This record gives sequence, structure tokens and C-alpha cells, in this order.
Amino acid sequence: MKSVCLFFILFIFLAACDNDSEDISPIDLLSEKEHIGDISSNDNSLIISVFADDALTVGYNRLYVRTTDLNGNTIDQAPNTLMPHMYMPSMEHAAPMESLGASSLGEGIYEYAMVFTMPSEGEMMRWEIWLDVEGQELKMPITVAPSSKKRMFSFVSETSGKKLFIALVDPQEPKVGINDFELAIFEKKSMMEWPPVDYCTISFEPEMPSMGHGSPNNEYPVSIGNGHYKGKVNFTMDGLWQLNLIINENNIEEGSGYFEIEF
Ligand SMILES: [Cu+2]
Repeated sequence: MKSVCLFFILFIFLAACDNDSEDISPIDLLSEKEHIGDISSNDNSLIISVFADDALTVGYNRLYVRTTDLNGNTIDQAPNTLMPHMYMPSMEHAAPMESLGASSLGEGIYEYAMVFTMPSEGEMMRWEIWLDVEGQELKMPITVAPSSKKRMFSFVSETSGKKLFIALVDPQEPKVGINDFELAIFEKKSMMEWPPVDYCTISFEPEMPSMGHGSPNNEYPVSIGNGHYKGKVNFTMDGLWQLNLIINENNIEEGSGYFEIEF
């Protein structure tokens, strides 16, 4: 009798869970993300909310932006622009950013990506997100933490003199075996201009520094447009991996660096 009862309770519990997952709303999906901040338009008629997959760190970050009215109703409207902006003692600068369009999370949610090139540091080094909403420029203060593992590197090319920033995009959830490997390259043309770069060719070698071995069957990332490059990386075991990359233009080395991935 006892086990029948337990079974019945379990059944009810599972049924309830199943029900929940069926009417999961975009708002619920968004609430599982990291809430970065809210800002109101100057006339207080709109509230723009910014979310991200995780707390913001140096490197590539995906953002989710939703606009609501004062009653909390979603307005299906994206900010005209969304730009990262940093204040430093002697200068101000932007950073690479991508506008990715409507999100699959739900109606009225728009996706962006930003590559933060350095961490916030108190009052001296402050980041903001600048939003253009219906012609109004709004400024949302944000905090960017250093990344515990190296997810971005930069160099000035000895051949072309260009300053390039290389950011890790995928894998976000690495596993043993073959993983999608995606990175993005941007050029710092000026403090405010950070266009994507599609002309590079890339070679790389994964390495486990603690054990001194690499892995077979990797595929070099190739350009897929918008500054992104896609290939495959093979992790033969878990632990800390270092991906050593060489970035070339016209078969001439522009520079090199590495990413760290630990799982
Ligand atoms: Cu800076």
C-alpha cells in the first residue's frame, strides 16, 4: 500500500513538472538569465532591461534586451543602437559589438553581443552601455569582471600594424570529444570603430599544459562572415586545455595568442 501511495505522489509530481515546461513563457526564459540592469527612457514611458548568459566578463558576452511599458507589457521594439563605452583617466573608447536580431527566446527580446576588452576598475575605469531609444541616448552603468580563464587576446600585427582582438565564442559548454569551435575577430580602427575582420586564416593546436599532450582530428576555424570563424576542437579528456592560435593574413602571420578552456 505504501509503495502505491509513493508511486501516486511521484506521478502527480511528474505531471506537475511536465505541465510547467509546456507553458514556459519568454519572461520565464529571461528570468533564468543574469539580470544586468534596467534603464528608463527620459519621459519614463519605456523601461529597457538587459540580461546576459552570465555576469559580464572580459571577452565575448551575449546580451538579451527587452523593452516594456509602465504596466510591464512587452513592447516589440529594439533599441536603435546599443554600444559598450568605457571611461578611462586619459580617454574614452568603445568595444566590438554585434546586433543579432530577434531572439528565439520570445517575442520582443533582441540579442546582441559585446566583446569587453578590459575589466572595470572602480571609478577610474568604468563601463556603460549606451542605448539609443527613440532618439534618446541612455547610459546604463555596468560592471565587467576579469575572466578567470583567458577568453580573449589581442596583438598589434608586425606586418600590417593593425590591432586585432580575438574572442572565444564557442564552446560555451565544453565536453570530452569533438566540440564546435567558434571565435570572432575585430580590428580596433580607432577608439570608437571596431569592425569585424573576415580576411584571416587561422591555425591552432590544442594543448594540455599539465600533461604535455595535444589532440588529433581538430579542424581549423574558417570564416563564416561577420568576423566569425568556425571549426572543431577535440578534447580527449577533461581538465585545463590551452588552444594556441596563429592568425594569418595572406599566409603571413599577423600574430598569435591562446584561449583557455577548463571543464
Ligand atoms: Cu578601457
